[in-house]
Amino acid sequence: MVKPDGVQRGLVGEVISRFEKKGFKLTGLKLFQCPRDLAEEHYKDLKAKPFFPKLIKYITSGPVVCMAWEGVGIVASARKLIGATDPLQAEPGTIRGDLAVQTGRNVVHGSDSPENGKREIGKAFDALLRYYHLLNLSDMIT
Ligand code: FUP
Repeated sequence: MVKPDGVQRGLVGEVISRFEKKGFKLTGLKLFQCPRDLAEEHYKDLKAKPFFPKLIKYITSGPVVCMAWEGVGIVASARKLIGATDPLQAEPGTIRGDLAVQTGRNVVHGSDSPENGKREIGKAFDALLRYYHLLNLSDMIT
């Protein structure tokens, strides 16, 4: 997902391009304003953190671009392409390492496991997930 700062800064194409160049296949794309309840559900594991209210305010502050990507080793590879949570710790060559300086404005979110990827795609693309199940292709999104 390209977060509000990434969309506002015109980095959607840059993010998509990096994943495409790596060899992954874009199978879903959706621009939308994340509702508060979905944002709170998405980040529920961070609810106790002091930065949680700011995180929710930020993620609901403007449109985000949700994407579904397919390919061999996509989840682990995406984590590498994205880089460390804190952009100042992220390696040059990664999205966050090249394009951001603040943890609270780190351009992108990537699912941290195939299970969470499926769950998050399910939340963002309800219809898309039904399509995958219909075709029995759900393994392709891991
Ligand atoms: P990541 O998986 O790299 O997106 O990182 P986390 O799931 O740990 O954190 C999710 C988001 O919480 C980060 F992208 C930004 C925000 N965050 C902060 O604002 N401050 C922190 O100290 C840690 C995370």
